[in-house]
Amino acid sequence: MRIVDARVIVSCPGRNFVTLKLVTDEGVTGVGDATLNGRELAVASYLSEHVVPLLIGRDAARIEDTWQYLYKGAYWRRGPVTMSAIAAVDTALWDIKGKVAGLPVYQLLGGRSREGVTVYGHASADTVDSVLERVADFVRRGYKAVRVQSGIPGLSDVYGVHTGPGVYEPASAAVPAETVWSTERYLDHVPGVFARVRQEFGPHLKLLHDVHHRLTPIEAARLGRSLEPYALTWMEDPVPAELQEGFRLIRRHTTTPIAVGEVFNSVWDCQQLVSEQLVDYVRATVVHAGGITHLRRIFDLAALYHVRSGSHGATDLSPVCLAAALHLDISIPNFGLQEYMPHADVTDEVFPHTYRFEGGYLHPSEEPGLGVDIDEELAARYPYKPAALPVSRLEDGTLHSW
Ligand code: KDG
Ligand code: MG
Repeated sequence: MRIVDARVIVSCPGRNFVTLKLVTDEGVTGVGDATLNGRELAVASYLSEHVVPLLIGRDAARIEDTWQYLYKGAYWRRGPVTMSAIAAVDTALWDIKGKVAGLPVYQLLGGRSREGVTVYGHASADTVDSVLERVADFVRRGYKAVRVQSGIPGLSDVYGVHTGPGVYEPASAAVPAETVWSTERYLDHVPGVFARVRQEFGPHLKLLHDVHHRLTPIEAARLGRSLEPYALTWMEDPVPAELQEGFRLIRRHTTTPIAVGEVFNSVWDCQQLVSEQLVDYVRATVVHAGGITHLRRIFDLAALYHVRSGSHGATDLSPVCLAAALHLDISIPNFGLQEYMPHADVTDEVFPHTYRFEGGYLHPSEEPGLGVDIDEELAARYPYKPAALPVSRLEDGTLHSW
């Protein structure tokens, strides 16, 4: 079965998404997510200019060979743009393979290892009282795990804290918005937030917190230690992870588990973190880490070292990515948690899907393939709008790291 068409679809139903649709000579189609928040057009161009011409005429059944061809054949390996483009092709080929086999993709990955995919929701608000209300709402809806983020007294517009109505969206203007950050205020405030949450909800609710790469290793060590009484499931992205050995310092000082990886593109980004057991969860995703084929390779390495998965699932990852992630989540032995931020209604309309949420769990589609598609006519009604993630500066104006 040969690939005869490959369409790169850029649209903005609620936010920007890049989607690849492959079509075979037998009329079977497959979809893959290629969205890279704030850099969407770079991936769209990489796909259209450099990848699509190589796909036409290729055997759609050769998933691994196509992955190796796009990764090694380009000479320039890795990086978010390249790996998101490869991910889109890989995801679409798994979709096609499932449809051809008449099986949901998780069956091709070895079948179920669990009954449902445990997800975590985001409880965030300006004040601690409002945060508690949001956590209560998740508990009422059956969630077993909640990520808690709170506003910081003295700081406005804290990244990751959703205060307004509607779906959370950190990318805003074409030119990044700028916010002010104070590590001192943050480290002072956060332990008290978790003390209140634990007091109110008891010891069994899984609690998570995202640091968004804002600390140095020794600051992260202090935060982890100060959160130990509240038994977090994980402290996420405590430091920028380019320096993998930096995690040794954090590990030396705290037993708070560490999750990392939403910006990782390949197994090489976490090879040391995993093999030295410096982290507990790897949060790489299908779309940014080379698709189902490569993400499974990352999780297989992690399994050897008692590291579990915790895949990124924010709203800038399209329903195509979430659908694919669920097939992996349900099948791998070392699944940990899946992030779940429901998409805007208009996003769900453009990407019809059959995964479903029930009582704290997501369930992958039972349809052949991934069980998700893109309505191209509807997508065309929402043209791309430039939007970028914000940057932050310390109080003296120094650009702060993410
Ligand atoms: O595009 C960046 C967002 O997806 C990211 O900031 C959200 O940190 C995030 C998370 O854990 O969902
Ligand atoms: Mg995060």
